[in-house]
Amino acid sequence: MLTVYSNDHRLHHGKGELSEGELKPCYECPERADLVLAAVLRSKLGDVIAPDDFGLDPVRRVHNARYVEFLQQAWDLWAAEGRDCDALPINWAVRGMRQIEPEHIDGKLSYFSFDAGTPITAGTWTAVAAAANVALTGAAKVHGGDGCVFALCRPPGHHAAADYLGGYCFLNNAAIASQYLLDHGASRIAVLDIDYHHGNGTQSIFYERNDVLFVSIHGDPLQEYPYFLGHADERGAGPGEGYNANFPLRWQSSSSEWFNALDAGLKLIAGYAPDSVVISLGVDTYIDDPISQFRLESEDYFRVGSRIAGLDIPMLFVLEGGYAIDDIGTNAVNVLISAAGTAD
Ligand code: OKP
Ligand code: ZN
Repeated sequence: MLTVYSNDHRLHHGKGELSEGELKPCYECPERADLVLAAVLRSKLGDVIAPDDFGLDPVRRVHNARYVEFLQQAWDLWAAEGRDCDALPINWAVRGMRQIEPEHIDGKLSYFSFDAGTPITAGTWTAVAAAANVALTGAAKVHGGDGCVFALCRPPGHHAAADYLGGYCFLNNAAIASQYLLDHGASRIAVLDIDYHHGNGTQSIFYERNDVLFVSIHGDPLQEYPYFLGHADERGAGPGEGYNANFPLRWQSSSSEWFNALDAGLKLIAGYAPDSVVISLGVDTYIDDPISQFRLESEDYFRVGSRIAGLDIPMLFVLEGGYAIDDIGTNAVNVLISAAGTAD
């Protein structure tokens, strides 16, 4: 299996996220991708290549142009206020408030975000653009005939919607890759989101469309972040009705409950008969994950890979979450090794 990777992810290194009433060190840190890369190299999964530059047109197929421009300018606007700490928003336009983009950077940050856990730093845009190029390069390889590709992306993407950031995510790498495949001849793409958290961004981007089936297994939003999307009754709207499937599971759900949901999700995907499947691969379903409440063990991830490969269609794995630093490499590579082994 080919891996696509760029060192530019290291340019995004936030200091703190607002959590439990204080600014805590960011869980989403450069070591994550470095350790996944080290495990890929150790495992001899296959070649590791650098991404090509696709420019911003394929990004704008998914994200609002004004939002993309904001991401490019945010750090400079923040620094122009004389600030050298990370940029974070502090308030949001909830029920009844107006959706008008403010002039001041503090207001813009709020307008284009939904949480205070996603700091912008001097190097964030470069890292974010590189992650999108990693995903796009992976998509181009799948389009070119590779059966199984790993886009080793950081920062992650599945919480980012068309025009807002949050949940450590800025550009939705998996959605951008999916749209690229559709724009290059695919008629149907399935996105299987197995990160512990609901992929609210990906869901919202494709909610009214029937050319992307979105399937997600995640912590029940009644208990878990992102709290305001991911319920089982969200099934898509308009032409997209029936093309969105959520499997919320309660905290401490067992591995066997999780695999039952995976089987149900894979059955929906097989019935949809997509040209390819894009997997939002988070390994924060791990029992030792510091911010998550599922119970998968390292050995379980082999079965995750082989079950997905059973679809017998081209697969693009896009890295999302996973915060148990010591085991993130093993867990991600266990999925990939078994997917590659089953597919060959
Ligand atoms: C990103 B991805 C911890 C709060 C966590 C944000 C979680 C973002 C997860 N005290 N809040 O889906 O792995
Ligand atoms: Zn997650």
